[in-house]
Amino acid sequence: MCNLDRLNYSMKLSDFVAEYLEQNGVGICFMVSGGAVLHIIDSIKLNSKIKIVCSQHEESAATGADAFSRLSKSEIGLCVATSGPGATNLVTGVSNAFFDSIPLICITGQVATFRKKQSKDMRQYGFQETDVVGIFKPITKYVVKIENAADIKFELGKALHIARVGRPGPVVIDIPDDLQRVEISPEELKEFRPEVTDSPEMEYFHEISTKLNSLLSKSRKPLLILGAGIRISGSASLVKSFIERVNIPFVTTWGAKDLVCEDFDLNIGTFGICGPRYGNWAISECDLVIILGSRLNQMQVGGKIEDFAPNAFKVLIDIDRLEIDKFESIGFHLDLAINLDVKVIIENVKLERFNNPEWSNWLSKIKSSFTIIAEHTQSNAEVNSYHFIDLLSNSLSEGSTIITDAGGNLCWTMQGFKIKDKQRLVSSWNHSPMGFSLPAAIGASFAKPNETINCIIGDGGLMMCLQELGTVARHNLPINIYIFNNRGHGIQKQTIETWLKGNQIGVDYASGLFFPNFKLLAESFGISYRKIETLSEVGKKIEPNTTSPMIYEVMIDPDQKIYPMLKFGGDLTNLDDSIVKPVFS
Ligand SMILES: Cc1ncc(C[n+]2csc(CCOP(=O)(O)OP(=O)(O)O)c2C)c(N)n1
Ligand SMILES: [Mg+2]
Repeated sequence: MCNLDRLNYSMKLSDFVAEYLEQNGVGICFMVSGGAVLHIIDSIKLNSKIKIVCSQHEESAATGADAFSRLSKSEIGLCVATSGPGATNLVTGVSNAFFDSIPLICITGQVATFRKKQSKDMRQYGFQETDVVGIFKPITKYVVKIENAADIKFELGKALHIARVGRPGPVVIDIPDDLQRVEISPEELKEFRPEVTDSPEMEYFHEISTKLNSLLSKSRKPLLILGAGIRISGSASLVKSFIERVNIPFVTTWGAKDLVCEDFDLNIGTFGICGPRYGNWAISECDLVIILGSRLNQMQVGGKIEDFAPNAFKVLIDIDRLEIDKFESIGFHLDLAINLDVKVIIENVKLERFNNPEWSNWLSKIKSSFTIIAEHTQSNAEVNSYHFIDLLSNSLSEGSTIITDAGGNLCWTMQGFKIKDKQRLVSSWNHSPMGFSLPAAIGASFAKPNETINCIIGDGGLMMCLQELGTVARHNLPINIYIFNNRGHGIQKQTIETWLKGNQIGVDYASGLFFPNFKLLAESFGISYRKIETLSEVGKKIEPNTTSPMIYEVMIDPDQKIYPMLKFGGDLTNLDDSIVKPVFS
C-alpha cells in the first residue's frame, strides 16, 4: 500500500493517479478497458477503495459517471477509457455534463509519447492515436495531455478543482501509455494551489437588496424563475425557505422542476414550448421577473425571445458572465444583471416580504383550471402517456429518483409528472441525446444504493443504449425501466407531420426503422419483464419498489401526440391557438 505522506519513496504514476483520486473524493470508476489505459485501470483495481463499474460502451461510462455526480451527495464521478475509439465514444457523455454544468472527471489513455505524431497536421502515427485535447476542448472546462510525468499531481489537482469550482463541468486528462508506467517520487511533485477569490463585501449585497426591494415595492405582479443553477450552486436546500420568506410566486425550468414539490404554495409549475399554458401566462402577465440561475434556453423562451415577459422589468442573476452578455446581441434587454453565484445571492440578499393576494390567487386559479391532464381525456386504444405519467407519479413516494430520456417520453414526463418532496427528476436537459436515461439510471443506482431508480425511455432511445441492460443485469440493480413503446420516434413523427407535410422517414417500421421483441430482449439479459397494454393494468402490474431490475413495456398509442407544443409562428402565450389566455383581474 502506498501512502502519500511517506517521504523518499517512488511509485508507479498510475498508482499515484488512483491514490490521488481516491483521496480527493472519487469513490467510483465507470470504465471500458483498452490497451492504452491498462495501467490506469490496473492501479484503480488495486486501490480497493474505488469501486469499478464495467460499462458496455464508453458513452455509457461517461453518462453513468455524470449521473453519479448529479445524484451523489458530494462525490464526483470518474470514467476511464482507452485512446482512439474509447476516447471518441466519450464525446456525447462528456457533452451532457458540459452543457448541464455537471462535474465529471475523465481519464483517457493515449499512445506512448514515442509513438505520437510528429506534427499537428499528420493524421496519425500510433495505433488508435487521436487528438483528445483537440476533440474535447470545446466540450470541457479543462482538457490536458500529460507530457511530463512530473506534472501529474499538479494536473490532477487542477482538473479536479476546475471541474467543481464556479460553474462546474467535465474535465479530461489524457495520459500516454508510457507515462502511466514510469516511476515517480510523489513528494517531489509540484502541487496545484488554486487562487483564492474574494467574495463581495456586505455593502454590495446591501446595495442589491435595496435595489431589489425598491423594484418589489413598485411591482404588483412579480415572478421568480428558478433555474438549474440553483441546485448546481448548492442552494437546493435553501430555496424553499427563501421563497417562504419572500412570498413571491415562481415558475421553474425543466432542469429545476425537482427543486420544490408540485403543491408547494406559490409554485406555478414549469413553462416553455411544451407549456403548461399557465406557466407561460404567468410570465407574459408579470411586471417584474427575477431569473435565478437559468440561461433561458430556446425550449423555455420559444422562437421569439423579444416577446418573453414583455411587460416585466427583467433581472437575471447568473454566475456566468457570457450567459448574461449574450442577450443584448439577440435583442433581449435585461434591465438588471447580477453576475454572481446564485447561492451567494440567496444567502446574503435580504428581501422584504411581498404580498398581493390578487396576483397569487389568479395564478393558482389558472394553474388549477388548465391542467395538462384535463386536455387529455383517455380515448386511446392503448396507454395514453399523460395518464400513465399521472398514475406513475401518484405511485412513487417522496424521495424517489426518476430519470427520463429524450423525445416524447421526456416531454410527457416533464408536462405531467407531479413532483413530491425530495424527489429527483433528471435528464440531460441541454444536450438531450437518445440513450441517456438507462446508463444514467445505472450511475444513479450506484449513487443511491438500495433505492429503486425509475428509468423512463422511448423504444428508440433504448435502441441507442440497450447494451447497458448487461450492466444492469450484471449488478442486479434495482431499476424499474419503463419502455415507452410507441413503435417509433414519436416526437420526430409529430414534428414531420406538423412542419414537413408528413413526408416521414426513419420514424417507424414503415419509414425504415426496426425494433426487436422487447420481451425476448429482456429475457436474453435475464431481466424480468411485464407488458402494460391498458391503463387499468398500471396499478395491478407495476411494483414501484423493486430489489432487482424490471422492464415494463408500456404500449403507447403510436399516434399519441405531445400537446400542447408550440406551433410554428406561435408565441408562448398562444401555443396552438386552442385556448385563450384568461384576463388578469
Ligand atoms: C443521439 C440522438 N440522435 C437523434 C436525436 C433526435 N431525436 C430526438 S428524440 C428522437 C426520437 C426518439 O424516439 P423514442 O426514443 O422512441 O422517443 P419517443 O419520441 O417515441 O417517445 C430523435 C431521433 C437525439 N435527441 N439524440
Ligand atoms: Mg418511441
